[in-house]
Amino acid sequence: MTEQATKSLTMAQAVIAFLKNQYVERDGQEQPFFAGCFGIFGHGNIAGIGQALQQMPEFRYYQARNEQAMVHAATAYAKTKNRLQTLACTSSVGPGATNMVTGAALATINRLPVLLLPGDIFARRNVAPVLQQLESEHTQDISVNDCFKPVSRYWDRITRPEQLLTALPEAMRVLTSPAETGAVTLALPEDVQTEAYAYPEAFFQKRVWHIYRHRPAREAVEQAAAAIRASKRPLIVAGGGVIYAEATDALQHFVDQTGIPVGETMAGKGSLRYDHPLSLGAIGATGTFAANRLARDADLVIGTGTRYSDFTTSSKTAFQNPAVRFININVSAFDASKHLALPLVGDAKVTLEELLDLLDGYAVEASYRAQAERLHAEWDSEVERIYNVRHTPLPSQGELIGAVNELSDPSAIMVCAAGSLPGDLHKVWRARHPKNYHMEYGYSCMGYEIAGGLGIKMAAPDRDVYVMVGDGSYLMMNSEIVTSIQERYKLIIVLLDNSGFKSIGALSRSLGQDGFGTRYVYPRNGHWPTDAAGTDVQTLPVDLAANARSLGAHVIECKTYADFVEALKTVQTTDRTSVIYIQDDRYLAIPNYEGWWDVPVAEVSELPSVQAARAEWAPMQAQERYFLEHKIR
Ligand SMILES: Cc1ncc(C[n+]2csc(CCOP(=O)(O)OP(=O)(O)O)c2C)c(N)n1
Ligand SMILES: [Mg+2]
Repeated sequence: MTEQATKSLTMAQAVIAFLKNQYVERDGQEQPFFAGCFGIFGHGNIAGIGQALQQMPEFRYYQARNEQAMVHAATAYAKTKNRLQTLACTSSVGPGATNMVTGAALATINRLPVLLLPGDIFARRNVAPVLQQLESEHTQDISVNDCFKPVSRYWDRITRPEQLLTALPEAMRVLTSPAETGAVTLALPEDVQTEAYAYPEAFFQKRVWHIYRHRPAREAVEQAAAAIRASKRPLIVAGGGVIYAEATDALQHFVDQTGIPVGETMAGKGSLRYDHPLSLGAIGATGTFAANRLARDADLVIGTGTRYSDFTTSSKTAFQNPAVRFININVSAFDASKHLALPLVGDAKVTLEELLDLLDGYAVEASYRAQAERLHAEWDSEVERIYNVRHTPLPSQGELIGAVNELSDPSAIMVCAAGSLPGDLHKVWRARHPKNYHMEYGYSCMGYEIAGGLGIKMAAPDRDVYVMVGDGSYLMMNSEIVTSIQERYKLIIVLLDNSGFKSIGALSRSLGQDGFGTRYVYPRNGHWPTDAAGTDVQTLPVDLAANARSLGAHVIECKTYADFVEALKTVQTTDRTSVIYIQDDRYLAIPNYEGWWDVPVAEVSELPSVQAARAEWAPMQAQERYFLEHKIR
């Protein structure tokens, strides 16, 4: 037996030496899977991963301000790269680690790969409790890092250096699997990070992970084709999977040949260009009337790369045809089986192509196609109307979105995540290419916007990145403005200030609660002014423009729509991250277009407004459906 060559490395050095040699390949294109490592150092990682990163500068280190933000940036990077590349994130032990839990949940929910390396308490235990250690009377085998378990697709704690030999390949399997991907967490005890071990050199050889385009069962494709041929009112629901699989051309061929119209989810917007005559735009709670009307009567829904969130299904009220059936194309059997669909478990691109081959000569009836095209055109006029509202004294959010859409380069990427912007953008943003609309709406996490924008710009440095952010989200996390300046990644941040939560304010009023707790104003005699207080409130002495300037951004303050248009032109030539600040109207909203979202209303209340809201809610809730008997056999 020949002796294996080994190399003495610390556990942390072995992690980095391994990560820098991992590659992925899809469709013959190969690239390194990791673009580097974000990190914030403390006693939990400085002598381990920190030392390793210093020793291996070819694996680029990026300093961040906030651990949650760095996970968002890495996740946004992965989304921009269609999951073919991401970054690792190293944190200290304790609060640095738990700051990443929100980021982990976001990545996992959105099915986006990110590798988290939180420091952990000493494996040898003799010095416990160490700074920031959570102790338990019942076991010594617990730390705050156990919080990552439910939000990670793979979780492990490396208590001996040689455990890396089995843990890291598992981490890579999950990260590179389109069906299983999400956050992967390897908790690294701070002492073990620094311990040396003779690792086999073979472990550090270049390794290529092949991302195959899996094909669904042939019988299922045949059944799906037969069901499509038998349908009268089929509808495609396009989700993020279409974009990640780079199946947008395949989708367009499918639509052109069959005449089946398309509604898009939050993650799927951009699957089909907004001006394709069979594009119905957004579907569901924040959908267009075009998509929602066709959804209501559809007899066959072809869900492609969607997980059917409540926003997509209007909380299960969107599909009201009693005979509606589902065909789901998805890499994940879990998502493919939703609504008791005929599951086509496979890659969206090859599945759409295989299905289309069996639909030769088939197209929807001319009257249905004409109805879809008419709705598309009517919707386009509605967007035009909203882009041209000129509201005073404060502009409307819709016209500001219109200005950004029309004045940004068509290749630009717009990013958003929470507040009233996502619903408005889902409806009226005109997506001109599959990456034009980057919406984080799996977790809809306030604070993702600027951090996410940084990750996008790192992934696509040649494109302009427009961060659309409300004052609430901005206040929650604006720290990565500093990182964007430090790393010279220019972001264009559009900061819309409506003095609080426009979104939750409107939701509150719809629940009969009059905006309680959603305005940024001083409490009066210990009470919260609601919307009924009107302008009779004392506003806070907050200057968000000055705040952005203090972080190093170039800031342009606007008052009117005309100022805003000028600012959008000016930021084309600024040399660093720029913030366009404008106040907009809290109350003027883009309407709801026959969508619904179930937010339960208090069943008993002393407030008549709440009782009235409950009475309105009940009949809508009654329309929610289970899809139990519609399996295609
Ligand atoms: C981290 C986090 N906390 C709370 C919420 C619930 N939430 C959704 S939107 C919103 C208000 C957002 O305010 P702002 O960014 O100003 O946007 P606006 O609603 O005014 O458009 C809140 C609190 C959330 N989505 N994320
Ligand atoms: Mg706001």
